[in-house]
Amino acid sequence: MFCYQCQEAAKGTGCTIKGVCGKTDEVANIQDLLMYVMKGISVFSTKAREAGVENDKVNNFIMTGLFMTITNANFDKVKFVAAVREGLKLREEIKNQAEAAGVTFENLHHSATWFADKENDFDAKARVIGVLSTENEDVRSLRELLLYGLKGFAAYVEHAYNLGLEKVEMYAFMQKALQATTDDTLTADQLVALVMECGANGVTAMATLDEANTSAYGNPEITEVNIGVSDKPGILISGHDLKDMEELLKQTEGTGVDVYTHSEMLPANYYPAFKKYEHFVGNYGNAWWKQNEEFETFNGPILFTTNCIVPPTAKSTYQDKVYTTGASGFPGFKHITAGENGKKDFSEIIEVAKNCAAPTEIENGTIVGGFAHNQVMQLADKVVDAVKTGAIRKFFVMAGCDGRMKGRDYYTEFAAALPKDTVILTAGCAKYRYNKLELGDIGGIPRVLDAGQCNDSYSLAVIALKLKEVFELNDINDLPIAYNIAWYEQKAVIVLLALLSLGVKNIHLGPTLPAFLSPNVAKVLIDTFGIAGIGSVDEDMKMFLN
Ligand code: FSO
Ligand code: SF4
Repeated sequence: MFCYQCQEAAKGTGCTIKGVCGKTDEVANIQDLLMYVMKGISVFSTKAREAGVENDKVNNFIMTGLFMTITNANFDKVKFVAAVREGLKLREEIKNQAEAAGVTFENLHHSATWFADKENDFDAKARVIGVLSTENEDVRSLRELLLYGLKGFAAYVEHAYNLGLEKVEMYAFMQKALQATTDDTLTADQLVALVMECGANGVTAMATLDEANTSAYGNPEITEVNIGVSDKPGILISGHDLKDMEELLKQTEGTGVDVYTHSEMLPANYYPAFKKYEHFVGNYGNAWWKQNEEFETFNGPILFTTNCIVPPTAKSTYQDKVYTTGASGFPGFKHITAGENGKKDFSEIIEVAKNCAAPTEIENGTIVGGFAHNQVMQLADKVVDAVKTGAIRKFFVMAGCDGRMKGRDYYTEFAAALPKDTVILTAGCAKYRYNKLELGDIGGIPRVLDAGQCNDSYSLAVIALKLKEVFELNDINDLPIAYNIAWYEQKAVIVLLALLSLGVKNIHLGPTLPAFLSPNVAKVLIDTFGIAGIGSVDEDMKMFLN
């Protein structure tokens, strides 16, 4: 195996024996093979599309396939083997459709012609088509940067799709980009242009998901979220999918089983449509990487709707009660798929919950969130006044991911050290590094404004664009906003590319810069966009405030 797609890549270069995330060599390889098969499909589907052929199965397969390979989303080899087989069938189907529409193919890339049916052959092939099979390190870096952005993009597209909102252009871009990574004639400049196009598509995906979420569940509003527990058994729901959240709340109503959010599902508490459920108690625990501990004390079953799964340890006792759905999976966890009517049946989880003890309290009190763009716009006058009078000196966008790396203490220390006339704008699970600190407020405006999930970084961009308009500035970079973003996996990559495509400059990225950026590609990002890493809290604070 060779994988360097996330921030935890071993030794800052890549995982080669086993993933730091827990991904085995076998799973890493079969994920590479699935990527390869999807490239092959895209070779045909992009041409087919030019001839007017749109294949929904292909679109759906590629969206979910990309999502399944995101860091710590799916560890189940069986699912990947099945996906490779299905992909090969679909490749044949779309090829035939394209040819029937008059398209002819010559000099096909090997991903479009390779075929095998036996698992052993899959393993053998996977070993020669991985990331390192692209020899030039800059081309490899750009291709992988594009593919990782694409994975995060696909995740957001899928959440919107689950709520009935889709745009064919977004599928077309996924396939065009996959196909492009098989094209040896593309120059570095052309690959950079595709990376930027990926960022622009990321903005569209996040905007589409925002529209899907808010039209289904209303606009997030200021909310005090309970972080304590009730005396009833509960189900803990993790991940990012709000459609699953809705279904679980509906199906648990009146059963005597309570519902709690975990990690990135916390922002579900901010939506009016979910608040009306009395058995929706609040949020339990912290960011994803603390789950081995916190799932033990939760006592009840857990439902993963997406990443981030941490493999249970030898001492864990909760694994029989963990369920996955959607693109997520783990060997030994039960997986729930939608029935023919499109509905997911969570009754088994509810029955399991009924026989569990209520969660053990690990914290109490409340945290405040719900500052997505609509809510912030309602406070716009107050915010603008605070900036004009100098009550707010600067905003710090500290969105992104949390993770287990020790160096991430930086973000807690940085937040705590920020002067009292600054406000943190956050989204994603990065917030858990400081959302329980007593940072106070500025004239009633809390000093940590949580917009929601990582995809709600879109809200932060909308807010920035609005402020630019109000202050009549020509450049978004003239606003008193600094960007100190934490990343972990590929959704953060699409968020970063989206911000770059909106023209945001001087983003600081930590706790380490991506291993997949070759020195030359890193230089392009540094020279063109002012991307930088992080230093010490003291030095960075001085630099940001000057
Ligand atoms: Fe965190 Fe995990 Fe949402 Fe990521 S839960 S790390 S950026 O998946 O997607 O923010
Ligand atoms: Fe390593 Fe991250 Fe890849 Fe997992 S996803 S194998 S931790 S680089």
